Amino acid sequence: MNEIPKLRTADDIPADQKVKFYQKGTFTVGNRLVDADERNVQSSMNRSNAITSGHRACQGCGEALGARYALDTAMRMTGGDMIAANATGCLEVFTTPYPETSWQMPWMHSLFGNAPAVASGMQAAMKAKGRNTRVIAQGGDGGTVDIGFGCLSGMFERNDDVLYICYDNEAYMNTGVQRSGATPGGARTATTMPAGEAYPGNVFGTGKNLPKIAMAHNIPYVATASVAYLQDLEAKVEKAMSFKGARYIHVYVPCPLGWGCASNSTINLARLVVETGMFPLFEAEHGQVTATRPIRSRVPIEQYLKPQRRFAHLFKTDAGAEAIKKLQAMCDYNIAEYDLLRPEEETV
Ligand SMILES: Cc1ncc(C[n+]2csc(CCOP(=O)(O)OP(=O)(O)O)c2C)c(N)n1
Ligand code: SF4
Repeated sequence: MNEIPKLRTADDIPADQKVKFYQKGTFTVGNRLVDADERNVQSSMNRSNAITSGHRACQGCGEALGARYALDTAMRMTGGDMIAANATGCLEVFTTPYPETSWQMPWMHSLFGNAPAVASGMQAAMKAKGRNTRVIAQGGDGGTVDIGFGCLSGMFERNDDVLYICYDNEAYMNTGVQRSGATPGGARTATTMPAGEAYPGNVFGTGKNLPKIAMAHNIPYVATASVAYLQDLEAKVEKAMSFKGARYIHVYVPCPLGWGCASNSTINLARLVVETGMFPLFEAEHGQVTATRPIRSRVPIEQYLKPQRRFAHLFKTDAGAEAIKKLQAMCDYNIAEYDLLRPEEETV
């Protein structure tokens, strides 16, 4: 019988060969190369697996990745004593083609617009039964910032003991890439088709900043996260699960199909959106920002826009060039507002 080769560990790496941060995210490659205290949940042989393989997400789907990391962390925090409500959308559709399911935890499909209300009801039921089962609700940006917005605000305002996670791919992907309240200015969607100089994609000045709206409810915990920084996402879910009351995490999840980008560009785009300042990563408790993630190496917005076909028209007209300037101004605004350029602080 062939001898099983020994796995490389951190001690086997030559001193001059630095392990890069993007190598730490997977069990298959990176985690065994870093020290035990730097590894994430996915590297544990004993990890839970909230969403198992065989689901039907597109290759490179950021939503599948984000949901798996978020819910695996929540499962670890609760010892599996949890239940999730899931709004209609890609995550619901690709994980549960009847009669199959990828979920390895109690999970319930709600309507498109009422996941927060269903989750509040679950939590009330658990309380009535004297159980400590924790409740999570999740949905896409359409389900969250548009149709589910009223239910979500009610859940916040009552301070129901629910963690709501929004997976933001910036449009209604499940039904064919229609615009949502979270679609960025200038983006092409099925309902914001660009038309030359007259109309360079989605209009500016609309859209909703739901993390800020959540903060305005003074709920115990609000955070933003991106699938480029999976350990950060895990840490934020862990922190959220340590609070009681209403909590909200807004996760940025690239969608190769809806954005017209390569399926292997998901992590790169999820990193660039942060490094441009377009999507600031922060945490807030009771309405006050408590932590932000500084930008490691600032990049101009064009670098983020170019790999995505939904922005290709912006590079062809004067109106498009104006739109790019506006997007850059939004990044500059965020960088100043959250004080994101702090070169003295090292990030990984
Ligand atoms: C009341 C109602 N209107 C419309 C739909 C059709 N519908 C199902 S999912 C969806 C879009 C979901 O978009 P989003 O919440 O952004 O999630 P994604 O698919 O992008 O993950 C729509 C419009 C529905 N199910 N119910
Ligand atoms: S359309 Fe987008 S969000 Fe939906 S499964 Fe495909 S990549 Fe994921």
